[in-house]
Amino acid sequence: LRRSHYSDEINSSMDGTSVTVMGWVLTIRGHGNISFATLRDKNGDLSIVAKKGDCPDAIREKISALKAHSSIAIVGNVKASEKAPSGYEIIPTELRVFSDVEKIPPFEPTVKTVKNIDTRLEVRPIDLRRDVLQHIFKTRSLVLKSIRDYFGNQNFVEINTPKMIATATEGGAALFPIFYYNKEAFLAQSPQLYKEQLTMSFEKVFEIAPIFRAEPSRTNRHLAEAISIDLEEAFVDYTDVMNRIEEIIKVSISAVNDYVKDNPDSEFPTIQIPDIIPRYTYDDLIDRMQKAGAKTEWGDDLYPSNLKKIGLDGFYFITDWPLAPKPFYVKDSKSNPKVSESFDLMYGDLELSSGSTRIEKRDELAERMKNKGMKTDAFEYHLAAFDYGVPPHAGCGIGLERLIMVLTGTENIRDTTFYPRDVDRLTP
Ligand code: ATP
Ligand code: AMO
Repeated sequence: LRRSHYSDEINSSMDGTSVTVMGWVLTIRGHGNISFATLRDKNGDLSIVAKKGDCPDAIREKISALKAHSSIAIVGNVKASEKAPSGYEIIPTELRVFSDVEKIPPFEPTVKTVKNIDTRLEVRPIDLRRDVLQHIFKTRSLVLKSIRDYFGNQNFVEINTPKMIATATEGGAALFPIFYYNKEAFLAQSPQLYKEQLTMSFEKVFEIAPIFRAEPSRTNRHLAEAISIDLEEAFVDYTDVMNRIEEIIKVSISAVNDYVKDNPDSEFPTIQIPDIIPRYTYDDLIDRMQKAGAKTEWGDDLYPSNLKKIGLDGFYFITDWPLAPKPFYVKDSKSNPKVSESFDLMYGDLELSSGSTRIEKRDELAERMKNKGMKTDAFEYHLAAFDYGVPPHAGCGIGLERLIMVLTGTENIRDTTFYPRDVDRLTP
């Protein structure tokens, strides 16, 4: 049995044509002598109508016994019908059930919300059949494509760097230790050092890959395994990277807008494409927070509660952060050694990206490591590259799941990743 058509390849002008369609049962209803099934394939829905007299009794009985989610094939004839929402229905002549449903799923595929997210995550592939999540993940795929296209058009080389590594790069974030033969190793928190090195070889590189962070807390914005969109570029500084991010945000929003045009039922928030993304210095925001009555001083992190006090919304950059808490590879500002050439991209109080100009001189890098109490021996594999003249460079990492949260108005980061990993969850 071979599929002859996807749902969107059939229309009412094909009245009388025999088709073979495949998919899974979305809904099933029966009234005595007539059964209605909705068959869903990846492109849409088909109405199957099995009426006594129109289709063999044996088939009609089998159809009336179908359960939602079963995967089936139907051979049938297209019948133009004004009653059907699509203008036609399929009158079955043959039915094949590939695999029947053994268990009643804990929720209907058509429900909009399910109270407990764990109920959903336990049966994730079934959960992902629901419209809400279909919209999110199809959009995610289009956004990724638009970003890859952007990098391609700008002549960036796509790289893949090791995920089993010897040393930490992001001071604050906790590592997952692993056994690597007889040595201790870690899952990579970031492609940071490798992407920097590769600017020596390719100048402009990007990577879209998992990063691993042993986040101890349960929040709606942290995962233990997330996808980071990393870029790194030679002979530029952090302001050029912010310009790139502006472009990336623009192509992402326009990918979402295209999706929404074709899928108005997605109910995504309307996000205007910004002309420019405003840039505020850290100093300026601390000042405003203090004026708004926040108890905070220079050097503190900018906490969400304080950001709320000064009412910034939409996309904006926070630039020129204090140097001290920044990772060792971040360059200090020419005008003030206590400040760094760095930025965060924010959406409201959610951090979407951080980036910076990097140190390109071996001595400076080693010095910064020592000041942070790090063992430079362990990083010799990285420092060695700097003996050969690393170009000045800058870059950033953008959290894909957080970006998709913003673009689709999703509250919980677990619903912008297929199989979330967090403190409590390692399966499915
Ligand atoms: P880094 O990139 O430095 O590792 P991060 O990306 O984890 O940090 P954010 O997620 O932006 O940082 O968090 C910044 C601050 O917001 C932290 O102090 C964090 O504890 C707090 N925070 C995290 N999640 C939430 C939440 N759901 N609601 C309110 N505050 C939160
Ligand atoms: P940072 O640690 O800020 O920077 O991470 C970059 C971006 O990755 C996302 N992110 C996360 N998303 C979900 N769950 C997590 N646990 C998580 N951790 C991070 C955020 C964050 O803004 N090497 C630097 C980047 C650079 O300078 O190029 C870095 O890793 O959206």
